[in-house]
Amino acid sequence: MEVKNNIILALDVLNMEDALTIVENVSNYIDTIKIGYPLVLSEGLRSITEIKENFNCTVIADFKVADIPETNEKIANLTFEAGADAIIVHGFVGDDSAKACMDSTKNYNKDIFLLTEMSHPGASMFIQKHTEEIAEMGVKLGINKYVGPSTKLNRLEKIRGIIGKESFLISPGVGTQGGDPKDTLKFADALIVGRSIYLSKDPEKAVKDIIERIKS
Ligand code: NUP
Repeated sequence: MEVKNNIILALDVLNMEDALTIVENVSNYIDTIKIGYPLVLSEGLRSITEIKENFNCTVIADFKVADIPETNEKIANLTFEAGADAIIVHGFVGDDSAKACMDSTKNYNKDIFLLTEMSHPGASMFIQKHTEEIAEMGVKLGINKYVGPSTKLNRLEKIRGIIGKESFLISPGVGTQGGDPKDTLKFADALIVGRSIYLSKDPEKAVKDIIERIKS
């Protein structure tokens, strides 16, 4: 997988007009967009379709899918029908649930990202205790794309150790949540950045600043 400048934009705005404006602003530097519940619950699944129609970009649907296998497969199918290139799936629900999403990715020739551990403080209560097992499960299933936190680099390093050098690891929590772009890329292949870009008065400059920090 290729991600321009190793930056994925988390497009968590609440209307299509803002979404299109921000993507347009940063489109010289960013070619991979993560769309999640905030935009899809505001504007519908067509927001994914519209971004794909207007920009030559990869769209990752951040639906943190975490249901029984049969429901997971329906969710993944609908997401891919809307045009998403990949979907983020929770690992803690177990291998049958992840496998159902993998079946969908095979039918549509798309990708799945397995979420191993989350970036917020509350992640230490439950999910962190099982991160390693979740990553090991992903490896056993043959998954080669993962999500791990930039806010806890020791955890990110651990995840990288389990999934191996060849897997693609994307990492949220950079900027507003406290993660550092350059340090995170020691272990991750790409950063997920939302508020530091879309809340900035000058989103393009915000992206350029992150690129500068990575190069420093
Ligand atoms: O562990 C996770 N942490 C996280 O922040 C998994 C995620 N998918 N995210 C998402 O990444 C979060 O929902 C948001 O879309 C983005 C981070 O945005 P920001 O903190 O840079 O604004």
